[in-house]
Amino acid sequence: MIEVGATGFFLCPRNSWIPGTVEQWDGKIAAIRPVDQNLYGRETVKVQESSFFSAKDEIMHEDVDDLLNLTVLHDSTLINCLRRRYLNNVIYTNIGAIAVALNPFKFDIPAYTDDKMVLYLAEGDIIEKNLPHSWAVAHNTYFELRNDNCNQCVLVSGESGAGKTEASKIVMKYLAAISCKEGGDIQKEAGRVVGSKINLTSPPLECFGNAKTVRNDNSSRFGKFMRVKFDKDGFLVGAHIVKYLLEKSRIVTAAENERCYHSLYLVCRGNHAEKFGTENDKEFRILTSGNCLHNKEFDTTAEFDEVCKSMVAVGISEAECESMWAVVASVLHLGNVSFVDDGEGSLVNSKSEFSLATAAALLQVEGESLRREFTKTQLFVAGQQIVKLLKPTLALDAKEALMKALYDAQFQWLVDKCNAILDVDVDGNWIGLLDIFGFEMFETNSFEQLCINLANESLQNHYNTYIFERDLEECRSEGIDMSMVAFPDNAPCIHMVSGKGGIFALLDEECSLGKGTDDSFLEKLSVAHQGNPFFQRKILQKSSFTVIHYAGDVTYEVSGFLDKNRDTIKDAFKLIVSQSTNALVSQLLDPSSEAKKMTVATFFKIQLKELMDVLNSTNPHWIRCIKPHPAKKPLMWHGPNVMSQLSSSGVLGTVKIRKAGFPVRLKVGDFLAKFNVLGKSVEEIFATGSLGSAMGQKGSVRVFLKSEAYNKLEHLNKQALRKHTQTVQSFARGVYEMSVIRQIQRL
Ligand code: AOV
Ligand code: MG
Repeated sequence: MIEVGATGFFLCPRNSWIPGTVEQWDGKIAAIRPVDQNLYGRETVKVQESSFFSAKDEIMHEDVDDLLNLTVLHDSTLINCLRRRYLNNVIYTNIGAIAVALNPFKFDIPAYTDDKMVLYLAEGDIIEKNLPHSWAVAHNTYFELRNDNCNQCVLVSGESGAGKTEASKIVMKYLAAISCKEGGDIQKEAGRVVGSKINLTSPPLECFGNAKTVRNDNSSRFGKFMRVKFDKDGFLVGAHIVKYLLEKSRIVTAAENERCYHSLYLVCRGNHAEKFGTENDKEFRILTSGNCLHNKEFDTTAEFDEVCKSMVAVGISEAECESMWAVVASVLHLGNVSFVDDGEGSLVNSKSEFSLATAAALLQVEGESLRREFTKTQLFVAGQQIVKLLKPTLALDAKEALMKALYDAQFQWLVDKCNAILDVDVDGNWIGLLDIFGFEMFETNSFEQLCINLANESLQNHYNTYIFERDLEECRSEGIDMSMVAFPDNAPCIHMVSGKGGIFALLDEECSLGKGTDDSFLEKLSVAHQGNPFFQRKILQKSSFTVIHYAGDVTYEVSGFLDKNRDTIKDAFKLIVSQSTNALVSQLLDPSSEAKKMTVATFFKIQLKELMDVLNSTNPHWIRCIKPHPAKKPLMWHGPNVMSQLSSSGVLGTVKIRKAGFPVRLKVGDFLAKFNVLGKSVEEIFATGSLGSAMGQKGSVRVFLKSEAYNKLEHLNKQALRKHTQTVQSFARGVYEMSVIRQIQRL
């Protein structure tokens, strides 16, 4: 109920929900003045009734470490609490079992500096007194691993630049510290060495697998699942990394204002640059493609040295290190090779001869063989072998396929090498740390986004199931009937993408047909999924389709889907590279895998299934990272942005799950104290408010209520109190009048 003078939150498109006071109300539209005029201005804002959520002062100033303890759960109370905390430098807040981490974009908040870790390390098996923190998540995860003797996982999610990679590193550092807190000196030292090696894998993995994007100067372009292994006594003994889907297009080009992988720039800054012919970064086409040669991160000789030092400290030999940089340099030089059409086919452009020769020398392969395979193809016509010159565009495709295959294989080699050094087979348990690419919704989305979003759908499904089950359990344990409550389910969407007859299956089918094209794939897709509530293709969508994902509708352009899914390179290149005289290079592309290769979609689906099976076999813990503002600067807040992340990361989903059930939960005693004017028992109060079991129920410890029921009781309570006050006042007035009359009578 809106009335002039009422306080609450109003939904303003520019700032999302913010606190305000009603100044005018005409029965339809309210004029509301923001409370915090420094931030939101002095002007009143006109809103409809549905955009105002009435709340008293105590609700507007409520500060809790766990958002589920907010007295009233609503988008407005949630975002208000997070905003107030963030602007006070409190970046971590729990929401039930989940830790929400707001990216501070600064490393000097006193409560979170590394020296404070000891406060958490000193805690018992469950963190009780400390503030929410990724350390607390790591702490509880570690002790659950030890006490329950079962594998755990920490799932870190959030959009690009939200802080997932940093949070994973914070967790990893803590796990290394806590696991060698106790024990003999030898064990402690062994654990410390393993911990330091695991931490040292980050610089090389980031150097080869991260790049500057418009969202994040150090954006991970691959997904990572690391099992951190402990022995029976809880000592850290090793780790194993699985990588998912390195973004290949970034090896050959970058979008405007973005860069290719950091390593490609660092090879121009390092001490090998002269030897590799890479001193002048401006000369390389792929480096200049995004018009963004320089970056805050991974851009100096010092960085190059740091990465090399880390690689050697992890256990990669100096020779291997040098070979890796040589491969990176060869990719740069290959990027400069172009082709010309002389009327009959393509030739290597004379300006590019030098680049081709340098690349071949760096790879220690025959330049002439590379040239032949770039420009020619062999056909068998009527049993006869014919050599045909390729058109420049096809030659370019062949060359880029080789660059991508080399770089991708080298990245996999690096991951395998880290595993060979760090992995151990030991009797004990592990903690899985997942740092995956967040949900992506760009202006133009392609096959990569579909894979990334499928991964996020699967994680969301895992999360929904778990949180929903946990909530159901909590209600059941207090004897609450939840049979009427409906919960969100995204399983049909996952099935539509990766199930039988789904998008991936149709894509694979089209790829296997010699004549399949992106367009024919789209037509088949439209026929197969028309009418599916998770699929859309409007008449105007000529070359795209839309998937209704849990976090929003994403439109995918089909152009390139088939090629990206096939992801093939000529077998001849595999053979040439395998004959390299460089030990590392010769291992990169396996010519024996000439037999039918799995499509990218199938491989990713299998990897994802394995990941989900692994996650389902562990006890999960969540860190949801949120980027408070796109400017990548501290203490800035963009309400609508935060709101959309809360929604796509599933935090609002958690609240929805709560709201689908009973979001307001008060201890029986607190409930009676609050509403005692309406009755003496819970049943009496429910009867006064005419609340049936769908609106509220009494559990053994707490009273469970729908928000509407809570608001109704509050309203009735207010009315009853008003009446009560009036009665008391008139009674008092009556008593006073009587005493005056008596006094007069006495006179
Ligand atoms: P992401 O992993 O979530 O993005 P990062 O972990 O790379 O995001 O964080 C982006 C940047 O935000 C970092 O480089 C830091 O400058 C800053 N940052 C993040 N977390 C913290 C923190 N806890 N304290 C201080 N600064 C932080 V991506 O990989 O693009 O999805 O794909
Ligand atoms: Mg990252």
